[in-house]
Amino acid sequence: MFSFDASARCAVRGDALPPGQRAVKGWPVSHYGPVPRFRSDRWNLQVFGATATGAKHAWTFDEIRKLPMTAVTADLHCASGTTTLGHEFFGVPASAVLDLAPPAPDVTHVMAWAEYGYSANMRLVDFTSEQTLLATHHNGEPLTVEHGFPLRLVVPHLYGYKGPKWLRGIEYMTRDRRGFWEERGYHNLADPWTEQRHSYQEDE
Ligand SMILES: Nc1nc2c(c(=O)[nH]1)N[C@H]1C(S)=C(S)[C@@H](COP(=O)(O)O)O[C@H]1N2
Ligand SMILES: [Mo]
Repeated sequence: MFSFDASARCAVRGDALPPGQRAVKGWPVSHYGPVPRFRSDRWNLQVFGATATGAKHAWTFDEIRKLPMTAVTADLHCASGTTTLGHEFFGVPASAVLDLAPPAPDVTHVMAWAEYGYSANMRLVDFTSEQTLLATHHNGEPLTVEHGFPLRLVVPHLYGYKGPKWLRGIEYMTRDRRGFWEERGYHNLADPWTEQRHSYQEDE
């Protein structure tokens, strides 16, 4: 048996399409449920669960905006088969969250939480990948509300459902637990290069 590092492979391939994907123009909007309204006085990003100190961390959007930011170029692959190429996202690297709010040593997974209870689980290594970003901007403009304003997780090396729009929380976990689509038949890992779309494939 051997395995690839999906993110490294993606970077090497440039704008190549993962198997079974077709490129579409523009940037279609797709999500489950309504688009939440942003209320700056009520909004925060919380980091909770198995933190190193046991304490919960919370930042307002003004505090988030003052954190060091970086740009990431990414393709977005929806598990239903469409890909949009060449997005430039700008925001806080997920690894910075780990520095600001360290996890306990036995943390192996994170759950990313969005408004209305949408969630996506991933391995800690996926969250700390160099490409994973808490994005505030897209192609030089603030994210539109349909695409996740004010904050959206982007995990370029996994299918789109691993990237919650309207991100509100990061939960550190000491064991894996399935998120919203992962509980509804989608693959727990979601590597587009090996077409990990459906949960029934996990038994293969
Ligand atoms: N909060 C939330 N985030 C979400 C979703 C959702 O239903 N709710 N859908 C995901 C899926 S399946 C995809 S493919 C992308 C789509 O992002 P886009 O609308 O910006 O193209 O958002 C992801 N993030
Ligand atoms: Mo999707």
